[in-house]
Amino acid sequence: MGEAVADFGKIADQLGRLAIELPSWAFGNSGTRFKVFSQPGVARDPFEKVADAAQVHRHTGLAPSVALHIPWDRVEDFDKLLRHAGDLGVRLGTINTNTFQDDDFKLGSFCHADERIRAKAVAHALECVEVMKVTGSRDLKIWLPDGLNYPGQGDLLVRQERLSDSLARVYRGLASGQRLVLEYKFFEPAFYATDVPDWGTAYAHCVALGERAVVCLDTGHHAPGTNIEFIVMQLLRLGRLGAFDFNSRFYADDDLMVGAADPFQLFRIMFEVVRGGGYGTGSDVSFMLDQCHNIEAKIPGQIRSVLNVQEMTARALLIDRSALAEAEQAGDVLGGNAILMDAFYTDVRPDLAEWRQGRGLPADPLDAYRRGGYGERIVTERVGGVQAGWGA
Ligand code: PSV
Ligand code: MN
Repeated sequence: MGEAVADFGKIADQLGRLAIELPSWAFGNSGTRFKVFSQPGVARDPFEKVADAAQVHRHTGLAPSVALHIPWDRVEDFDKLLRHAGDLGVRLGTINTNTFQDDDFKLGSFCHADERIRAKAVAHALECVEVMKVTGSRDLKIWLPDGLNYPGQGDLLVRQERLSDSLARVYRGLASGQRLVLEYKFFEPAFYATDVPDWGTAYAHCVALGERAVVCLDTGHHAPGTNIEFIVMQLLRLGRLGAFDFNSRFYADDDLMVGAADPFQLFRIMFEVVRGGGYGTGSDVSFMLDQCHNIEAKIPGQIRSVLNVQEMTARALLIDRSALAEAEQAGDVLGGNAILMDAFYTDVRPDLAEWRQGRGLPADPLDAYRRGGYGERIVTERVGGVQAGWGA
């Protein structure tokens, strides 16, 4: 190891600030367009999903909140769900809209040609705002399925104007302290053109809306080869990076465990987050997972994921920034690169195990979860009912 890796002790306090929100849908059944596999013991309602999420936090101390997706997580009494979460030591976080599973939205939602459909989509988002008032959530996350499969299907420009208008109607309905977080995606379910395809389009709409509109960067939503850390830098520079949806991909929106496919990319992203002021005190950037565990066990899959983020964050924090700045200034190409690589190749796992123990957490969260017996218990207890899932 080179000299330019800071001592682990120096980053211990900073590491304590890492908080990763879990998606409720990670605890339901999921799959591909080919097959949804069910798993024994899977949650049957939002209360059970929150209980599963609380297990992740209990063993890692990294996941204090759970994001909900409406209508998947619609319950009669959100106050009751909030109290349930509190009893289990977690909070309810981001509320995600869903305008992609209703037949009315076949040709779009916020950008639809028919004002009745647009109004329905806006009303859905405003219903989510009402939920946020009860759950105490700060963020309304909007990802839209809107787009075109074929040239000639719609007018790209007119659709942008409709989008702008629909977003403004939602933005005006936010309560104070709430944010609108706009997520982009370059393709799917529309394939020819999507209405919010990239960070620049999301950014332009956010700027037009106002200060409380920020961009969500889902790591799976870019073309192969995209330099995601550049986008992180730019959005931070512009003050509009609101949130991450973390996951891994090999091809497209695979929603695999973050850091599993390309841990080096996650390291580079976390470094730009840290360098750009998006980490820790004073930052409003939220870190969330947006993943599905189709073939692996769900709760351990989420534990593995938050640990991956923690490991890459630790490595990013270990980079000796002043030595790096010196190398960059001096035009020391190999020196600068070596500083980064030294940190990346540092095995932080033994230090993290000790760090956890020092905070009353198990040294090995996955092992602690397995030995705790929760996984077996839910298999025997959750008999009957309908398992949660997104039903593809
Ligand atoms: C769309 O692909 C997306 O990334 C959005 O965040 C949705 O809300 C989520 O996936 C649903 O799984
Ligand atoms: Mn997402």
